[in-house]
Amino acid sequence: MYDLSGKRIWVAGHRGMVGGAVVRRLASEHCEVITVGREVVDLTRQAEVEDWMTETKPDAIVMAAAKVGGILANDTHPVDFLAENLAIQTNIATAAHKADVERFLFLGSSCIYPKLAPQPMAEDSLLTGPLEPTNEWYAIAKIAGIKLCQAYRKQYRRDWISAMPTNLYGPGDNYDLQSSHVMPALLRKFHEAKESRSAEVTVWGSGTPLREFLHCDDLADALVFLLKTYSGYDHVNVGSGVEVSIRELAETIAEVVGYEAKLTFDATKPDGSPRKLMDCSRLHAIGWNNVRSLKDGIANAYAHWLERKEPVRP
Ligand code: GFB
Repeated sequence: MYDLSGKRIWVAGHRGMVGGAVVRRLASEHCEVITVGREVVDLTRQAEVEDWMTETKPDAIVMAAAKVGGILANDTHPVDFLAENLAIQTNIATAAHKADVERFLFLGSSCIYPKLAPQPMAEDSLLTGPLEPTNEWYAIAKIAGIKLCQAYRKQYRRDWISAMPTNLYGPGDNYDLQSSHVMPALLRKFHEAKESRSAEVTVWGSGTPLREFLHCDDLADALVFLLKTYSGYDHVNVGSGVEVSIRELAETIAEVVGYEAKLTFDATKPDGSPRKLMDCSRLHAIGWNNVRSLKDGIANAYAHWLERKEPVRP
């Protein structure tokens, strides 16, 4: 057990959806949450990260800082997704080692697994086959992050761990239609169709790919649980077990928004992975299994967006 009481915990990436959820979740622990904005520390600059970390000396880090985006952003900005993520995570890990940080929780993504990995995808599927081409750049950076944590465990006996979340959504998501993931994109498209009484909503790809979705607040709960209880070399999948086709997702979003529209499928946009369902037996065996229903989660995300609790980011 790692007791969080009195610990100083840096949530890197607190302005993002996941970092924001972790900050909210940590508010109910007896710890001090530390955050820092990019106007103070540019995480892509090694010296800035090191200076700040040496001065701040957190006890633990939840590493939610990353360049993230949906299928089109990943596919069209490979340098950004590979180079920025490699830089940010390496700078933070290197500085954390120098500052003697006790616990470091690195976050990856379900896209680290091979495109055609057996489903549901278990942790030992890692590096058993070729990656999905639309996001291999991001995936390679995330795989490097897992390996870096393992390397620090092996060489320096650091108690650092990694968690691999499935596709996420919730308050603080990116609603920009070019760079977002499918959930915020379709919520926005249905909402705007309702407002303009448009008869059609465009869905990218064929609508047949299967995706598993997890609300960011459920992820944050699992992450705090892992930070307190898990110490191991292997990464841990964090999923919901709730899997739907993109067409089914669009239909559920239509119900939540309260607007029926004809779905038009845009075949010029990529489908990406045919299926990405996580095997979460390891997480369940450690003792966490606490996921809300997809419809409740979508309703919560939509309510937050309607309140404009988050801006539409470019
Ligand atoms: O969420 P998404 O962008 O990412 O797309 P991935 C999931 C599926 O939804 C794809 C379809 O088959 C898209 O073609 N889709 C339908 C849409 N309509 C839309 C739309 O309006 N916008 C978007 N964005 N998609 C990402 C990876 O893959 O998932 C990242 O690129 C990361 O590396 C992330 O792993 C979790 O699930 O395909």
